Amino acid sequence: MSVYFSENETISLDSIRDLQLRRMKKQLLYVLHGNAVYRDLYRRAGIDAGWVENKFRDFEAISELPTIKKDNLRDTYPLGLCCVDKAEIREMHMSSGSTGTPIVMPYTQADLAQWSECMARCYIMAGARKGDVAQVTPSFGLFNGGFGMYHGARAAELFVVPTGAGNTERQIRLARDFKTKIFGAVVSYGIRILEMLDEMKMTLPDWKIGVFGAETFSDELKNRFRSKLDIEAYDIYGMTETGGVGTLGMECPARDGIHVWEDHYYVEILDPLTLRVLPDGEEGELAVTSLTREALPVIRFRTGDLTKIQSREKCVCGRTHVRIAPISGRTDDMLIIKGVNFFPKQVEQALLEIPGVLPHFQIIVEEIDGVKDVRINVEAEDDVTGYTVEKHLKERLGFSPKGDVYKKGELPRQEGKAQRVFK
Ligand code: DLL
Repeated sequence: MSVYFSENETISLDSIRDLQLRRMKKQLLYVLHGNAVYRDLYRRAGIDAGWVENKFRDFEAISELPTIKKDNLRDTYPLGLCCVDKAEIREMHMSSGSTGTPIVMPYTQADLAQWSECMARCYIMAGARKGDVAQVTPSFGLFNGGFGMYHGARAAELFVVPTGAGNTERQIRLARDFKTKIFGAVVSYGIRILEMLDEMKMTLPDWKIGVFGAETFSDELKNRFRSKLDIEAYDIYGMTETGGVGTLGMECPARDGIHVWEDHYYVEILDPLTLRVLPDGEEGELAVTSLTREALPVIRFRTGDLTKIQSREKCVCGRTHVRIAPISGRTDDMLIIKGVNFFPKQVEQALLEIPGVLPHFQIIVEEIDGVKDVRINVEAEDDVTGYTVEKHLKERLGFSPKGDVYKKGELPRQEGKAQRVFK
């Protein structure tokens, strides 16, 4: 396969671990030295520079380090966890999340280069080559999606068409006129494109590679994108706190999980209740340590995202970096209805298995006489009946939710990430 790897993508497992251990030690000493909030957090856990130098000999010792969560970043808004002088900051991104208090990620020049490298690796892994046209459709602004895809495309020497969000008809026209090869978008925008092509009876652009992320992405939806958009859809992962889109990796053409860029990040799967590190193959909460960031490195950051270690074997693509399973949901997204646990992604997967059902749905959680119940509304072609939907959901989820079948275009749409659950 491709020879466009950076050296670190194919080094042996032992070399990766060595590199990670060295980088992690350096990172720990760096935050202890550079940030009073980190220093205080570690002091309370009995961790100081002496511990790092003498006790941190292998990754077994990592469980002694405290974890951090979004709250640690929120509580220190705007730059309380930042480890560099403000004069060294060159860019920032921000996510507001559901609580409204923002999380800020500052970047130094070196951080921007690190982000660009991670994102460029993703494009190249998907088959992009120098001079190819990359259309960047996530919004440019505080959301990291647009700028991340832009920085990465520059680093991979692509021809960037930075459309940003919206004006879908024009996006499709530009993709045709400029022969876009790589189309980068949040998953919901892929759905919007599907819809627009159908509504306007527009000819499909001759794109090849779709880099989609920011939301859970069921296999059924990936298949629809492949067949209806005629595009190779790749699941790309990243978040504000780790430095943005692409920092945590992407699927390779073997489609056997998401390769995490392990020379830049150390990942663990934790039991969300006990915070114990789980064995490979068991699903839990992903915790991430950024090994090479300067402005705001996160250490044992609990992402809230649920996944498992899929494989540590060398991949058929030649890369040696660990593969995690596509994200199944967030710890705070899990619904428990009538004793059955499930995630919105499973609902999407089940719904899209029904021919004629469209990728627009709502999960409405209601409480009747103190008992939680759920309605699942979905859009579908005219010949799909409520009975068919209910029967299939019963088979796949284990209970029969109530709900209505809506006509195409009747359910509300959101800009950016879609809201599926309404409580
Ligand atoms: O959503 C970064 C991004 C932009 C990724 C564009 C891919 C494409 P945030 O807004 O900070 O950053 O949201 C991060 O989104 O913790 C996950 O819950 C979710 N998420 C991101 N990528 C995926 C994915 C961007 N591939 C949060 N699958 C994360 C599932 C994803 N969830």
